[in-house]
Amino acid sequence: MHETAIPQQYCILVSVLEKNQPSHQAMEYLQELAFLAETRNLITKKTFTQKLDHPENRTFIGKGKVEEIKAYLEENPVDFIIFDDELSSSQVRNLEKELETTIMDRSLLILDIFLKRAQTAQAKTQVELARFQYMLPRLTRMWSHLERQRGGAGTRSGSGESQLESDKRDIRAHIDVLKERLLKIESQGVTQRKHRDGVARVALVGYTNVGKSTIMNLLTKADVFAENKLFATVDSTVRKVHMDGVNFLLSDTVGFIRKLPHQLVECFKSTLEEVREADLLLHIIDISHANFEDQMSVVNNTLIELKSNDKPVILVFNKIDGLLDELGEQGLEERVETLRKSYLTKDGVSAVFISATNKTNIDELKETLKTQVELVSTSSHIRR
Ligand SMILES: Nc1nc2c(ncn2[C@@H]2O[C@H](COP(=O)(O)OP(=O)(O)OP(=O)(O)O)[C@@H](O)[C@H]2O)c(=O)[nH]1
Ligand SMILES: [Mg+2]
Repeated sequence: MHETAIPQQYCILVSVLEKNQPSHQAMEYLQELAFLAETRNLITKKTFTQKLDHPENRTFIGKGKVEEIKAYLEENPVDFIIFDDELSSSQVRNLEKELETTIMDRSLLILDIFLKRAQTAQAKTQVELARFQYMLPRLTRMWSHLERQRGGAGTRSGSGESQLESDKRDIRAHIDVLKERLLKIESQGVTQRKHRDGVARVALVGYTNVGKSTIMNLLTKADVFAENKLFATVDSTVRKVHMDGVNFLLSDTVGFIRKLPHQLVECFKSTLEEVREADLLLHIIDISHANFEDQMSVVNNTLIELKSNDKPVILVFNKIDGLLDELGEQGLEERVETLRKSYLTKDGVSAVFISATNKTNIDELKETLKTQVELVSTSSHIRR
């Protein structure tokens, strides 16, 4: 058979660190950025970091670092330079001019991944809207890219300026169309949701790649796409669950991540409506991840943003098999006990420790879920 050859693309990563940021945390953050790049099929060739109190106005990183990267690129050209932070349009312009390589920031990378992953009309429209809103103030960059494709040399004045203005007008008009389309889709969603009154609603929430979809599949026998890439799920899926006489709706939705572009959070509010309207949250945590507590606070902060931080929560510490490999059986037990104590003390929150892939402690998860669903079902706000 004839194989279609997709040319492999390469990138380097650039990250600015706070002066007193612990180095292991910085490493984790860079690994996450490399994972994001990998999810977009980019191979990371090298990472550059710089400790700075404040990013430089002109090029975000310091002059010396720009020179260092430039020297590296002369010997090792790549397709993209990816920054871990959101850059202004002038920073992108200045950097591209000096480094002669396409610059991408973390937000654009995440938006690109979402764009590829979105399946439903709603998610597609939401991502497109977020992308255009991100692009509008940065249009000079897109223009310069277009110019380069046409064989020109970056942004030009004269005809270029007026072209830019008309491009901006087009994009604004497009944003309006997308907003309208989204309103229409959302109003259909509201009608669908209204029909679910009387049944408790449970939402899976958590950082990306922690195992939400795997757990959804385990509890509902649904066939939700799960894989070891970031943002495997970008849409919401809702399934009915019957568990020994207890009925509820379970939803799986997009995972959270640190520095999620704010345009995305805004546009995804309707997809995340499942979370906002839930009676109970299952907060899934990848306990085998070195930064899991950091990830928990990203999730908790996103829940605050969604005004959903006061809902009853079950903490589901997943992937204990990873810890078993690392600590052995006794070590795992001790760790679980310590965590159980520290998390159970907080407002009587339930915590379960499971492995979704090895199906360890799933009965305990189901029992806890049943008890909590019965609890929220008897509370007054679920209309029968
Ligand atoms: N070792 C181990 N891996 C797991 C476990 N549960 C899920 N995984 C793996 O973790 C990866 C991510 O799982 P998903 O279910 O896609 O995670 P998700 O939270 O839905 O991820 P997004 O949709 O990308 O936010 C997959 O490769 C799963 O096979 C577990 O208990 N142990
Ligand atoms: Mg998923």
